[in-house]
Amino acid sequence: MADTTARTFPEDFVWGAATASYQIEGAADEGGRTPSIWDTFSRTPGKVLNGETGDVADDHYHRWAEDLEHIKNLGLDAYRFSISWSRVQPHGSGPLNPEGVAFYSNLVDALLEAGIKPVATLYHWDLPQELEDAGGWPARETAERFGEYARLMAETLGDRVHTWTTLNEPWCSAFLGYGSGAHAPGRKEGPAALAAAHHLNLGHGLAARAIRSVLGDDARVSITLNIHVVRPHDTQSAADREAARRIDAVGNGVFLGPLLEGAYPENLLADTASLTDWSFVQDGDLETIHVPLTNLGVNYYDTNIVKAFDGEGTPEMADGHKVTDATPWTGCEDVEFPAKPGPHTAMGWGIDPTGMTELLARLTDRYPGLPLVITENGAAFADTVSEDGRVHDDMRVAYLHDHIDAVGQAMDAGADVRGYFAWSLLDNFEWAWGYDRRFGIIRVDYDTLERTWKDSAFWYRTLVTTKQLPPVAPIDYAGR
Ligand code: GBH
Repeated sequence: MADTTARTFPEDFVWGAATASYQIEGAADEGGRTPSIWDTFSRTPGKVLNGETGDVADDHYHRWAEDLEHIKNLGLDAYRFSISWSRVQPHGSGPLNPEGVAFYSNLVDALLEAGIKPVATLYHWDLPQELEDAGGWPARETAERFGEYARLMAETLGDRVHTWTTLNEPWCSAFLGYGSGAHAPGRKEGPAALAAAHHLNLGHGLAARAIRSVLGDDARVSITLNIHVVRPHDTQSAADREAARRIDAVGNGVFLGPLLEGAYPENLLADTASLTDWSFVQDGDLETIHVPLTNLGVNYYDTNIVKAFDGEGTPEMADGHKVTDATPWTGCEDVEFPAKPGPHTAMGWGIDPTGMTELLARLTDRYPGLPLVITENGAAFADTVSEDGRVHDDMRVAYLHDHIDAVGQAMDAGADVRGYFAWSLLDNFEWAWGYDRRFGIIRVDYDTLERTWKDSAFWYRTLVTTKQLPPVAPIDYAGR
């Protein structure tokens, strides 16, 4: 909740903003870049709202120097971006493309010159199409290709990159890409999604090993997960609690187990036994995956309420899909996600800062000593440009305030949180929702590609430059 006293964050707490290659770069067919699965998917009619693609996006590829000025003017300590694999290694194997590499190399040098830490993600969902054609993430070969790509990038950008993040939200890559098909490559094959999840984990481990073999054991290596905060609809209902346990297993345990505990959770193996025998997990894989992380990146947007479907009436799914459609929740076809009461963002997602605190507390409890970084948090709202030419996005300011305050509460209770990155620096291509949903603290006019700071950008600048959370007037989200 909004309060009136300013909360102070540690001097060395890292404040940043985040983006991802396909969502901002455009220049899809320039500089030797080949199509990724998102080019193919977005160019397929019916996959993305209004048929929009990332062909131009924010044209960041050509306007990166201007965007860097915004990053500097915001006073950010760090900038989190991702590297387009098919821009730097067009065939997903073989030699690097010097023109693609130069783009990121120039960006990294310019960030360093400005005293801003480059935090690079190697994979934010844009698999080279050639690798998908060869089987994609359900194929083990893709993990090996990813490890090789990581090695080449470590050799090229090396320790100029402050922190190497291997993957962004592998849950989305595996279960939205190969389970529900809502994301590229749009395959609806539940069991293949489990194989994809394992090969993403394996790819992370191979990449971590490759980066450290090039840069030494001190290289800062991380992974970003969208960890789901799962709550039973009726805490008194054993069936709802069991539904929540299963969603936690296939939403969280499938990554946290191998990455941080060296094994897939027993209950996940049991829950999915009728779908797969997990024979894609080979000897030695878990040792490869279970390597030290410098920190764990956490993306948080909202909590999930889950309910066991009792077969009566129409099942409710918060994202609007029907229970009869392909589900991203492999093996949990009988679990509903009822729409939540209360305020929502333009994505239809709820607004629940308590989930942020709960998530950080749980991770701290289960993995003591593991440093945490919020690598994404933010909200889409229906922004409008006022007569004065400004964007008075007081809802986004309130959302950011309340969630950053929730991070502070978790830190007060002992969570070791080292940084926070707002999603996103710029309005951008919001995947299956195209340009319809705006997450930026900086507005992008998609006709002129002009950038305009929203009120949230000015507010965030005050926070990052003072390390104090500027108080905001309490807001009634629901009344808007
Ligand atoms: C992040 O993912 C991405 O990293 C980023 O690129 C994106 O722009 C940003 O968030 C905003 O969307 O209804 O069962 O299908 C978002 C994480 C994961 C949140 C899937 C919504 C819906 C689960 N999303 N989740 S389901």
